[in-house]
Amino acid sequence: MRQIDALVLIGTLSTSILAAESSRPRGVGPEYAKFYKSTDSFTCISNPSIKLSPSQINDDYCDCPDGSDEPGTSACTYISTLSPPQPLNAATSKNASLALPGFYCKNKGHTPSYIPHTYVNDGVCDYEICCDGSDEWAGVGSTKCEDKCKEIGKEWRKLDEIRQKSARAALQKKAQLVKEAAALRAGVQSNIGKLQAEIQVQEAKAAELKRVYEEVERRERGKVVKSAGKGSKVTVLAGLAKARVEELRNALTGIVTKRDTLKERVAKLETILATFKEERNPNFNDEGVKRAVQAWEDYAANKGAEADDSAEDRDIESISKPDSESEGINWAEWETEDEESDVEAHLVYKFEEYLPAPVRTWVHQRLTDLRILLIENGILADNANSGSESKAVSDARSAYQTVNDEVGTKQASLGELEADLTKDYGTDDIFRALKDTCVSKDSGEYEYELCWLGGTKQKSKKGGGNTGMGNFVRFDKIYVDEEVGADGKGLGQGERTVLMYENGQHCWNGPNRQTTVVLACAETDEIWKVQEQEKCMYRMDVGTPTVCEKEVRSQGDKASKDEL
Ligand code: MAN
Repeated sequence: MRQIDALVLIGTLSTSILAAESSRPRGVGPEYAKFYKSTDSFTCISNPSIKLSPSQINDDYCDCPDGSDEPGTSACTYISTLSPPQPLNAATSKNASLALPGFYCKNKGHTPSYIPHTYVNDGVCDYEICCDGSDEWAGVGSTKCEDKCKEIGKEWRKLDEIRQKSARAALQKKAQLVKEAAALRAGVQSNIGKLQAEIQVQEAKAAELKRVYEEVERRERGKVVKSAGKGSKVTVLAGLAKARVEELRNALTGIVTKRDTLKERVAKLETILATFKEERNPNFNDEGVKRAVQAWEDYAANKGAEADDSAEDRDIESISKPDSESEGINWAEWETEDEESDVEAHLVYKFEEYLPAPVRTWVHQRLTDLRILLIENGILADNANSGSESKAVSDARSAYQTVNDEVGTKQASLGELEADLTKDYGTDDIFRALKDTCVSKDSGEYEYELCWLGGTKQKSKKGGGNTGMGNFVRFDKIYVDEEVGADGKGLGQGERTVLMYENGQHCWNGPNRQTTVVLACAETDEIWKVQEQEKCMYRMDVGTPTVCEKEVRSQGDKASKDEL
């Protein structure tokens, strides 16, 4: 394919211009027709002081310094070697060296375009630009370029249809990604709302638990004596007393059992003796028997009435029952570690015991408050500094700390989410939808990987570790001017979005690796090309729907239709 080194511009036609088309000299585009209307004379476009006869137009001799008298020949091409060709709007610029953008090919059936004047009548058919072959009008060296616009136009439209279809699909994908990104953003916002509400609740809870903790701690100060972790002296004493009472209860039960056995035996013996007295024969004058009967009669006379032990037995029975089943001592009350009663406080409590219950509570509270006041003013020693902490205080403190820690964790998450919302995820937040997804490409001895807004990697196919080629730091823009392949892959021409990946693995004798990821519109995410432009400085050309723009159909397309 012939190298095109000059600007090819697409013309704009209007109906009025179309009307004047037939009268336009060869090679003049519709937008320049007005300069060639006069039948009396021709004025050089950029040099109005030079007036020529209309016959000097396209006479293959360059009269105007801007070449405007030779729109259809290559006679003025030497001017273009003096200065670069000017763009279309240069026609109105006084300083422009060349007034015209090139030779205008009508290309009926396809798209009109300008071909550089150097290509005019050079003996080569330049169908890529001039499909109607009109640039070879002189038939130099018997060159004959037939008009191929019909077939080329047809083929072009077929490919254009595929391209448009793919562009539409890409735009749809982009719209989908924008939608997903918006949903993700809304999700983050909703999580922020939830967290804020949770934090509010937890903060109130923490404040209440803090209040309780401080109150418990304060009360702890009001205690007269503390013992290190094993409960107060009263508690210890209560434990000992309980055990002793249990021992005595067991002993009493044993003695009562023995008593009952002995009572039974005495009753039996008394029955034997009474029977013996009744049934003996008094005619046997036995002195031993007489003394025994006398002794029994004395015993029976002195014994008197049988004592009523029933009340005593009821008491014994009640005492013998465990405290939990009887109305005995409520040991639980005395065994509570945090109970404020205490041996040294005994006198105070003894005094309080004489007071009616409601007054007792009131007095107790006032006394505790007074004690705390004295501690807080340095008059009494502070038990809180004794090194040990009661279970009540440590429980209250840990309850408060647990909730307070939860508040801290939630606040950190909230901070992260809020920061995420202010982070740059590109236009329309679109890269939020792709974040942490990756694409890779096989290229020579490496496989390259690009993770969106993550990192770029070079993976050796011969084994060994991966090499980090940088981590995403920011978005940028660069201007590119490159070819697009027949498959539509390539950066093309214009400003392109760039993702900068920096601070990759250090390069021996060089910088930290970095990657410039240049994006162009494509239907799917794909790494097209990876180049190491300088040592450890890489460029990845990547196709992605994220950067597709709504197609603005060129005026040229319209023109082609108008011209058809
Ligand atoms: C590795 C690769 C190359 C790089 C050299 C630098 O071989 O990362 O791309 O040029 O290291 O030493």
